[in-house]
Amino acid sequence: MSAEESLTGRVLRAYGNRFIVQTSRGVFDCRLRGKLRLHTRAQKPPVVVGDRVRFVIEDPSHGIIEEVAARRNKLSRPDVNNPDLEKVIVANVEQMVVVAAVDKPRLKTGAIDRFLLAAEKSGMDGCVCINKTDLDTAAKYDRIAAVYRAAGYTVITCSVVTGEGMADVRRAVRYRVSLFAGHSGVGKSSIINCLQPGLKIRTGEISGATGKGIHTTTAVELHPLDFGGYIADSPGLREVGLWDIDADELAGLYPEMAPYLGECRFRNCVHVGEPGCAIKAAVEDGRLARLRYDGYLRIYHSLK
Ligand SMILES: Nc1nc2c(ncn2[C@@H]2O[C@H](COP(=O)(O)OP(=O)(O)O)[C@@H](O)[C@H]2O)c(=O)[nH]1
Ligand SMILES: [Mg+2]
Ligand SMILES: [Zn+2]
Repeated sequence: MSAEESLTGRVLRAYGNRFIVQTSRGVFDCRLRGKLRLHTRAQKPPVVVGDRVRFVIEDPSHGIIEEVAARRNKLSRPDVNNPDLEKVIVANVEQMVVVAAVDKPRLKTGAIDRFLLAAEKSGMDGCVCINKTDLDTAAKYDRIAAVYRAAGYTVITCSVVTGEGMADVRRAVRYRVSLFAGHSGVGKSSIINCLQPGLKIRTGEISGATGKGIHTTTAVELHPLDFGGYIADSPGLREVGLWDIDADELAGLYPEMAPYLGECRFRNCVHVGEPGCAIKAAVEDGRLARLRYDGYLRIYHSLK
């Protein structure tokens, strides 16, 4: 092994200033070259989970990161200490799998929409996964599944308890880098454990008075899948959503509205009730789902 031999790999985990990097020659525990830390101080942190990096091998299990490849996309949230500052959570994710539960917690389409908007804004594909189908009859969630299918998203209905639909989840994540997002308790970690037995990710964390403060880790971690691909579980994505989305760009983040943009009477129509609005007309005659449009109106006004 020469002194300056280097390898490339993908960051699976980050803790403090150390990064666990997966390579074709196994997993390395890496730190950052001082130069890199200095150079990228403006970008906090300079390396995140999902980054592809090149590092110099120190010994068979350690390395020093010298270079970070350009990110194809990133998911961010405001920095806790300085809300105007962007904090990157994870990079190079191809698709966001938005998990919701039929019940426990109650199915809320507003939450699904917010995560999908974050996915669209970040340039990730969106997939909707409705879990816990064992808790209700299909009539309840099929209508919602149909709405998101019509919007152009892959929709999976599944149950970790009965195993229904798990093959569909597996098919959707195979060979891809996916981020599981959704409110606490919907079953994200349970689904990932089911896909990749042996991971043993902690489950059962329900937010609320009793659960609070017990689970302190909010870090995103990338799990390699034996059958191909990676999944990132995300315990703390509450703040992601809409913080960097402007009201004026909102409609452009609904894929099913795309064909109507530019068809409204007024060039600057924001589709909240102006005369001659093509989107409103499409909702009225059933070409666009009212459920999504009502959600659009609520989110639009929340951003104003
Ligand atoms: N009935 C039912 N319960 C589930 C299902 N999937 C997960 N759960 C339960 O829901 C709770 C929250 O699951 P967890 O995976 O921790 O959710 P997360 O917070 O989204 O990661 C746990 O008690 C799980 O056992 C399911 O398909 N059906
Ligand atoms: Mg979890
Ligand atoms: Zn309009």
